[in-house]
Amino acid sequence: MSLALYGHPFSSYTQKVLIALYENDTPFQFRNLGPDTPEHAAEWLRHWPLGKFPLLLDGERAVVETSIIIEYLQLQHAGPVSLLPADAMQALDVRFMDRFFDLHVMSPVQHAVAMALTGDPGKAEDGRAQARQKLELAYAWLETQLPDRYWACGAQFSLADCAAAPSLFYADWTHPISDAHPLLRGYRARLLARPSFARAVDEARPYRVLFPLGAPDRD
Ligand SMILES: N[C@@H](CCC(=O)N[C@@H](CS)C(=O)NCC(=O)O)C(=O)O
Repeated sequence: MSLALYGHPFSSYTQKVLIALYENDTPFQFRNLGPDTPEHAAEWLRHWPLGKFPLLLDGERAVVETSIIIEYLQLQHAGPVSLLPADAMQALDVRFMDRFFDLHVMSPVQHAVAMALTGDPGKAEDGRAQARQKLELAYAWLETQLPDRYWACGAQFSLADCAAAPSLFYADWTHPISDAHPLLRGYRARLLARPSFARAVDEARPYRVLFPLGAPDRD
């Protein structure tokens, strides 16, 4: 069965799935949800009227929610890189860290971005202030988890790192990770150097102008 991914190169959650696909060199067709291809948006919404992307289509089967998509890929299109440990307790740790990055890092960023997109300066400033407060808590907690860990859950690159890479990428643009969190800064740098994520970042480069909080001139 052929795989198709509906998403946008600049979208953090699309990148999360792209990392998993690139890690295993999984063949798929990318269907960009951009203005030049309205038919992709129509197909995506027909399968998922709730309007969140990305969406993976495997033949007739549509799969949504990035953590589920990545687990689905592991079950149905496994490659040499396993993104979830076989051991159930280790897999639980990976799922927890995946949830942490989505809920406590990416969600505050999405809120700040959504508030900036309202065009109301007061809402934009509130959104960013809330994001700063939540991200600072998340950064401080992550710093306590990272001693002795090369990746989010140890020596193996996993689903949690697929979630961490785009969320820390955009979080640092929203509220920079300070020198008070050297392990987290080092982890973000390792993620940026991972070829699967470096490729996703490069593919998204032309869209940086879309970042409503202003993309910094780095990364
Ligand atoms: N929990 C969802 C989150 C997906 C999500 O928020 N995607 C963003 C793009 S990065 C989106 O659909 N934004 C459009 C909207 O919220 O209207 C997942 O993991 O797939």
